[in-house]
Amino acid sequence: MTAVAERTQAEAASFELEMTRFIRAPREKVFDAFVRQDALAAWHCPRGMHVTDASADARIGGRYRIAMAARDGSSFAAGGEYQVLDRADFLAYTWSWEQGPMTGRVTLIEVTLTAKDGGTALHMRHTGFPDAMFRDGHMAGWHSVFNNLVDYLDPEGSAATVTVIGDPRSTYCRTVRMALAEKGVAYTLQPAAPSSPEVTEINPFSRIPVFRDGVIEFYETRAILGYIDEAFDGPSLLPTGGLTSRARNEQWISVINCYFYDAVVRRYVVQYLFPKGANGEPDRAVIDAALPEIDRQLAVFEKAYGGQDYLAGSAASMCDYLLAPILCYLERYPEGAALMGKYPNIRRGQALMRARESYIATEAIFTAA
Ligand SMILES: N[C@@H](CCC(=O)N[C@@H](CS)C(=O)NCC(=O)O)C(=O)O
Repeated sequence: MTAVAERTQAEAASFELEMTRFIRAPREKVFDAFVRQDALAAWHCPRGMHVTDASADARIGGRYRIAMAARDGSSFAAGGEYQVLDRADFLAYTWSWEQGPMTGRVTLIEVTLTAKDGGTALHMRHTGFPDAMFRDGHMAGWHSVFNNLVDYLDPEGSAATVTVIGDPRSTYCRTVRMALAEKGVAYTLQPAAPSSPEVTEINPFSRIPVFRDGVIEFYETRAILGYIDEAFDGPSLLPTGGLTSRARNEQWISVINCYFYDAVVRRYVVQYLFPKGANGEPDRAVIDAALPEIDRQLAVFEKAYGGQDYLAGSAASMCDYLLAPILCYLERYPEGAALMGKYPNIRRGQALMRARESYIATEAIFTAA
């Protein structure tokens, strides 16, 4: 064998991944989650998928199998053989996919559990990948699967993995929080200002919110909403009316991001929240300059609603969750309230949003600032 061939073989053997995850549960419970079929059925798939069938014969040489399905109907299954079962310190089992490019390849998973800080440090080693691409793909998958494991075992459920980082007064943060509330997802709110180290560490553009699901991080509200929608059960955040409604939703999201937020929040509301005029008063000239543009844009939304209750389709969707917190601010200040008075369709839409549990649940902190 040439030196290059020898090196290539050695490297191939080294395509493995290791990760450590802290779980607030005793080691026995974590161990059992890997060997009981009811437990496997509850957690063992990435976010956005479901386990459709799980079996586990937890004896040395016994087999397990996990079948998973995505919302689009695609399905995958993996299985293998338990090789070491040392409750609650260590287990090892083989892992093979039944579909896809790694079909038939036997890889090995070793899980070491160590008591730590009243919970368990789970260390996983997964060896036998043919190349770095497969290893990295599995790494991302395992992060997502272990988010489900934490949801399953941690007393706080998904609030142990899902974190919204930002200022609760921010309209964009409220949109994300409304989306999580609509989906019924428990989360942790970590207060942080734009440009603070917690924010810039994740978002190089310094804006809030930023979002974390375990080690999976996102910024930009539309991306966060898309993740939440696909990762979690609960009502869809997208309109149900087919392609036209979905595209309409994207249109309004873009309009709000590019024009409406700027006109209402940046050019008007901040004058009241952070007055920069003489004697600490809002700057009249800035407000007066913003009002005609806000009015012009409100007229666009008024026409868009027409006789409909929501902006895209027959139920609330992402664009409504973006718009409602901005209108909430607009109607708090005198000129904004007067402008809203001109537009009955917008008021009707906003009244419906105001009545939603997700709006009410995110309001207390929002208005207390
Ligand atoms: N495009 C971003 C916009 C987020 C945004 O502008 N957030 C505001 C708070 S509501 C912010 O961080 N402002 C601070 C700044 O502009 O420096 C998104 O969709 O998430």
